[in-house]
Amino acid sequence: MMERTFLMLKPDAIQRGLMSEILGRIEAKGYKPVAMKFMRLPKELAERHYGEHKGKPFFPGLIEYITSGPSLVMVWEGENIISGMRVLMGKTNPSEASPGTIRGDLAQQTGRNLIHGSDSPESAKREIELFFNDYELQTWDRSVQPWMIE
Ligand code: D4T
Repeated sequence: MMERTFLMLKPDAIQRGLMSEILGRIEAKGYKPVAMKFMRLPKELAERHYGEHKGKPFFPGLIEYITSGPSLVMVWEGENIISGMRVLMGKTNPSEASPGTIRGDLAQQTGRNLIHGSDSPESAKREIELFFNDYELQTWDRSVQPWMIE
């Protein structure tokens, strides 16, 4: 099933100069970029994005970290990309993430786990709408698509 997901390279990925490393993995998989924006999340937007975690002990630290510098917020498209990106990212806690995954290879702690990806079609829709207007989403064909999707 062709899907879209919301992805965010968090401030630690930007600070550590890991944008090209991480984007390279997503591009090499064959997924298609639909939208990208480099922005420092306003506190109110960060709190809405992580609304389900409000009241949890790690929430204040999470908001401080995610608003501490610019992030790269994005929409990508691909076959079953929502679950596919969760596999590519590895487990939320990088110390449990498998080698070969973004978090398994490049991160150590849950509080500095480099990347966010939507966890369901409902979250993807909600998160895409939270960060992007319709006119910011590019609909385009990639000429190599038939070599990746039969
Ligand atoms: P994100 O949303 O960043 O992709 O993370 P996940 O979807 O993989 O995991 P999550 O919603 O459970 O956690 C959201 C965010 O909170 C941070 N966090 C989480 C934390 O700092 N301490 C914790 O104990 C947990 C559970 C990391 C990701």
